[in-house]
Amino acid sequence: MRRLLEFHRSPNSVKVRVALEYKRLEYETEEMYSAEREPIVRAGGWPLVPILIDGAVRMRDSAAILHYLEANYRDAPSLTPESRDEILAAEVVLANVTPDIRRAQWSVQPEIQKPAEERNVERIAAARNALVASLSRLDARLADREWLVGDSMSMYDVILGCNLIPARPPRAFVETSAIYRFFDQHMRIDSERPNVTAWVDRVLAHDSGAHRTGAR
Ligand SMILES: N[C@@H](CCC(=O)N[C@@H](CS)C(=O)NCC(=O)O)C(=O)O
Repeated sequence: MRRLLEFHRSPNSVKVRVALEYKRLEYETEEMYSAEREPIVRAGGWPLVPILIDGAVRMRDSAAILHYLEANYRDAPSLTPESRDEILAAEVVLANVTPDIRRAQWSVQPEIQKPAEERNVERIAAARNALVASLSRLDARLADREWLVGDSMSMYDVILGCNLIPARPPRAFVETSAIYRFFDQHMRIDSERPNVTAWVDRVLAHDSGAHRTGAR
């Protein structure tokens, strides 16, 4: 059986679960421990998850795993846009929006570890406001379409939608993780970007595991 080594609540692991489920490929998950790198390095040759073990093949890096699944399971539902123009358009959206998401996350990262009363609330609010502002073009793009390009979900929806999990964390993640409680409280986006949030939810609906809490 195909095996996904993961941190259940990591957005990169969610990307792979969404892709596997969309393609209706069976798999089992194995939760890894961040304090115990050795088994991760042994399986994937680097200290990060997700890692997909598919027969004799061991793949690491979520985007590479998505490409691997696309290339090797051609009869399964496709996550590749239909035309070169659509691929280019989706790549441009991904390249434009991803740095803004990273910037917002990095900016609040030092605040997450602090006791609530010591947090820099202005800094957190500024990061969230900047993220909301940077999502305005994406929101406009999604006003009259369900997916970034074409008529069905592509790997670009999966990657970008999952990168926005901190702004739209699934309930089960929030209930079991202090980090996601922080994101839920300070970074959650709802009505200000309704088309983006509905689209992230559409992507995450493909992760049956989002309702599970994860092992730790
Ligand atoms: N580019 C890699 C990044 C993988 C990555 O950063 N994984 C994180 C979890 S999302 C990780 O294993 N971090 C180590 C840790 O949190 O201890 C991918 O997309 O899979």
